[in-house]
Amino acid sequence: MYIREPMPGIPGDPAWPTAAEWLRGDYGEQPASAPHIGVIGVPLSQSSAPPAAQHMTPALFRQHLERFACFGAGVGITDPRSVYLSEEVRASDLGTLEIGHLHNVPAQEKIKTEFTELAARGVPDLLFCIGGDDAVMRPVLTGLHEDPGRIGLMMLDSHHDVRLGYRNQGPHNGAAVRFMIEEDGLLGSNVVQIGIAPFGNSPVYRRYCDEHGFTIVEAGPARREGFAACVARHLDQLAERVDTIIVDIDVDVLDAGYGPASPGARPGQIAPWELHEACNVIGAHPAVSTLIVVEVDKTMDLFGTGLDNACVCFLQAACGLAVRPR
Ligand SMILES: [Mn+2]
Repeated sequence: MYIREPMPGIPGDPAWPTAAEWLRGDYGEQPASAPHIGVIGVPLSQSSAPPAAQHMTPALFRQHLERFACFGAGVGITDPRSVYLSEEVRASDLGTLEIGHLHNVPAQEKIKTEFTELAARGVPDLLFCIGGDDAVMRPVLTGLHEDPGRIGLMMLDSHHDVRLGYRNQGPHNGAAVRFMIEEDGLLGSNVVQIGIAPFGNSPVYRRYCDEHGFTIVEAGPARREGFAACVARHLDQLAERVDTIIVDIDVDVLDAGYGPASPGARPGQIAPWELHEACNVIGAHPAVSTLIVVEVDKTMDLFGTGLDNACVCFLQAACGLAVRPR
């Protein structure tokens, strides 16, 4: 199988700052008053069945940032403008967690501990977590927040992720939300899922979500409203009843034609530009403290578009942060 290596951006041209250079800090110190985005890699793939390679994504994500400028031309939904990221937003690379060969449960315990320590040290205005598979949302959320009962979880995902454990797998990547509700105190009434696939979920699990009071917008209705507008409306509503919002993006919410890098992607979902615009809205929303992007698998990512999409999600969120009301 041919896998294209990431292309270099514009190396050595100081007039063309790349997003990778900006994240590395090559463009010097932004003013302390600039909004701050931090990136942390969470390379978990141990929870996935069948075995997958999402653990390789954080390192590849940084490489793919070489392919993008840190200048957002004409971004934003309601009031588009150009954002000079290297001047307007402070970025720091908080590194990638070392999970090594730990099994799923101890790996998730380690992630939770690391995020608790990060919260104690202080988090940036927006924390961007690059996975990893979608089991990471549980240790990230519960590590950062002692009381999940006061946290809003918005997911852009094809799936509900409330499956039962099977084959003694424990908290796998399709089960994180159920574990948070049943063991950690997350309230179903504070869970919003947008982009749910029409033929990607079981009726048993849908009833579980309905009984626990999830807010669910399937891909079709979200598209017809305008995907980013739908996300904005639900962020506003969720923000009224929680302390802070964590957004989890499972890249399998993309149509399989655009998102072949995610094991769960199917035809009939949303387009990359819809997801990217939603990321701008997410970055601009004052209630969002953390954005998690998961489920990009290099071994399925023939043309690197899955990694590129993760990069654009990050850059759009950073551009949103630049105009976030403070
Ligand atoms: Mn998911």
